[in-house]
Amino acid sequence: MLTSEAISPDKVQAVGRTIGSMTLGPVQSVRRQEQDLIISAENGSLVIRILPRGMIRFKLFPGAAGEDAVLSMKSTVAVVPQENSGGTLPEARLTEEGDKYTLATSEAILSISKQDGGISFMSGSRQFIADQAPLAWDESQAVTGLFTAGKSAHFYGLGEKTGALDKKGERYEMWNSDVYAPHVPEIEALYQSIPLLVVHEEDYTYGLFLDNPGRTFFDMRSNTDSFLMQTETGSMDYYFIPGPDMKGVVSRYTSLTGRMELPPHWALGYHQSRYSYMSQEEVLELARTFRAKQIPCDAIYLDIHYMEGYRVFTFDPERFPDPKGMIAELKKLGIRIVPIVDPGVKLDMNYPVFKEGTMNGYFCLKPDGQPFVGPVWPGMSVFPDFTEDRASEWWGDLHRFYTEMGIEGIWNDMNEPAVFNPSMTMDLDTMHGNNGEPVSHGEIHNLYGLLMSEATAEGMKRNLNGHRPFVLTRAGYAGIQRYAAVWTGDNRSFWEHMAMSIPMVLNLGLSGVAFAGPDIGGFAHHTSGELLVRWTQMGALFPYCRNHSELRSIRQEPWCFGPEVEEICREYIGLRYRLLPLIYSVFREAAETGLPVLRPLVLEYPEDPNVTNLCDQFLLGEQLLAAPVYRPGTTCRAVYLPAGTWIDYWSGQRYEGGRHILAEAPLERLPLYVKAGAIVPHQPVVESTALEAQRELTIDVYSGDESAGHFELYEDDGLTLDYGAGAYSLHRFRLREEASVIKLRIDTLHSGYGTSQDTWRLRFKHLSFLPGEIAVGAISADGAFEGSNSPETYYDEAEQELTLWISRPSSDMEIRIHQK
Ligand code: MIG
Repeated sequence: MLTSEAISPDKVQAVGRTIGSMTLGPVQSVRRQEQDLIISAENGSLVIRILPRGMIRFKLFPGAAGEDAVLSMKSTVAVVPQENSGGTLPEARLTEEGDKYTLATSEAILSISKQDGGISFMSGSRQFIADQAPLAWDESQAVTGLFTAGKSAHFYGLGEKTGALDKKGERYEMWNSDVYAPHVPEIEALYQSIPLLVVHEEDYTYGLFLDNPGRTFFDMRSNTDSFLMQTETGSMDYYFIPGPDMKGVVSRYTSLTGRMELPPHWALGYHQSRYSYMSQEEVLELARTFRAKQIPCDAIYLDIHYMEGYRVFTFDPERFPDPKGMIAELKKLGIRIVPIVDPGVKLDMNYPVFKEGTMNGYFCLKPDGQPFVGPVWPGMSVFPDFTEDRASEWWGDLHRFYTEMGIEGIWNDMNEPAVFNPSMTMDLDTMHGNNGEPVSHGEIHNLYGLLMSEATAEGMKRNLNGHRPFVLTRAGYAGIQRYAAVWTGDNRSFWEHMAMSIPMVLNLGLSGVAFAGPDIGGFAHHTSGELLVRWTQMGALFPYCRNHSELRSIRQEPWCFGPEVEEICREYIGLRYRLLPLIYSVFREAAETGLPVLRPLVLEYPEDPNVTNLCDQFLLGEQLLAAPVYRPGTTCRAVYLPAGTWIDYWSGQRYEGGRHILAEAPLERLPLYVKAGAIVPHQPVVESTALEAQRELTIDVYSGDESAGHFELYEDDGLTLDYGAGAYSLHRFRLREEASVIKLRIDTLHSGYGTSQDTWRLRFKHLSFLPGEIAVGAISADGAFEGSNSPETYYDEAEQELTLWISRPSSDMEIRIHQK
């Protein structure tokens, strides 16, 4: 532990990095080469590349000047090949005027100084965005980019960071790190490094993505009117991502770095973990307890003790003598197993994985050609070189060991990589083969976890006969969303950590990682019944929902704190299962558009100054607003409702937004609101998604005065990749309200899953008038309403709720409810 001696006068050092003094200097020539503008200056070159969707890439080549300089525009694997992205290249015009060159596209206008290569950014409509000072570097070629920022600028993204939602006044480092020390606001680097900064200026939002997987820095602290982006090694290779709004930035950024594939339903269920469930009997007993207590659960995790001496791809024969039998038994209960797989392979001549990998040269080597060896759980270990396709394929195929037993999900831990040595990772001079273009570990450190997850996801896919794999990872880099869900590592059972997980997961979402969540209940330290309840209430609405705790901590399964805690946990885990049709549809939207599942209010209400740094509320999709209680002994809290009408999910009470309200929140209540106009599908509680076959959908329609709502309901088998070949259904709901009639239009956008034998129960909640005539009709090709049949209906007067039943539509239709 540190004492005050740490700040003794002779120990205090300057913080922050210096800015190099070398710059491009006077521009000597500018030439256009297809999508590139090549600026050649006295001291180096800068290539500006026009990309689809208005994005612009900049790559600096210090020292490389002149016509014959070699300028490689190779990207890291974070960036998906843009040729296949379907986006067309915008027209770009280059003009020269006075001491400037101007490059104009419809999305952005850059003016580049001939004197020093400084750049001024404007929107396509000539609105000022920011000035970038000339890129500056030092002898070691560490490069700094300095951008001006307006007084009211706010900062988001940056992946998995501690602190508040708005990163104004903060400074962060990008260096994948295993941090068991408490995750406090001053920690600058955690497990994930996503160098995307979203800058939200008063009337323009843009993104900067620094594609450098070595150590980099973002500093919004040192200056009040500007911020810095700095590299330590490798190249200054970054992307300007135009908005004009935050949704535009996230959507463009995810078109650049890719989007997640649809996870299987079971990955969206409730998951239970602990370091570790120690034996086959314990796991089975745990599963039976969930079922006996009727608490929904889809997966149980096996932490490191399942292995034989921590050797990956093994089971300990004493603790887990019959994993196949255990998995088959669990399957009957609707529960899947997710084993942990770390990258460290035990140095052991008698261990086939070590032998095979060594013989084929799959492990990372030091410059002297000897393998890098470092201590992790199994003792001295070697590490696969995932930059080599052949090593990744081998690693992926090793997962047949698990898939053959019926395992469909893998948990990747320690993949920063974490090593128990002074540098806490692999030696930086370890060389990666990189398919024939060797790079040092220091240059690509932040890619290791992503490459491991890619190898795992691809290997699982190859071996799952058309089922979707689930991969969970601790470490990652930009683009990790393509391969894995992310959990936020070793938090603690602190109320503060529960609160912190909200902005953390929200910023991960703005950084392209829609599928994320913390250890519910907290990993280290000891949870309490009250904390577990509050965290479970909140976690039930997070994209990823897993309770996990540490070896030495008090047990924290939902029933460990007596019947009241158990009952409330059951209710909220149940709520998650009831809302799965909604959650799944929001996931599908995230997979399609890159927009997050869990959204900060600033994403939906960017003009509202009350939400720019709102850290203790979130939206699930667009329609549900949650305001969890994250302090002990608290039974009410202030909730900010943005513009519009909001309906209390539990009581039906209506509120006009644009103000704060005080919400009652006794222990059993999570304050939850639905936007008027919302369409929210529910299913009955099931104890596992494996039991979903008999599900019946209830679609709740929250009408409200003059509100218009829309929602797209997505359905498929939730298990296989068949949706890619059209085996899915997509229905678009649109709600319109006129003085005395409510119209719900349901368009069938795609009909490749489910049958019209399936019944939907439509519930019009909290109607503002007494319903009279109700017509259900088809919409003809020319858009006319052909109302004919009157459906079976039920009106609950006390609740002012109208229920009617229809068959799942296979063509466009409308429901009209007239006032009596
Ligand atoms: O530091 O595998 O973050 O979830 O339980 C120990 C044991 C290594 C760290 C992970 C944690 C996991 C634990 N691992």
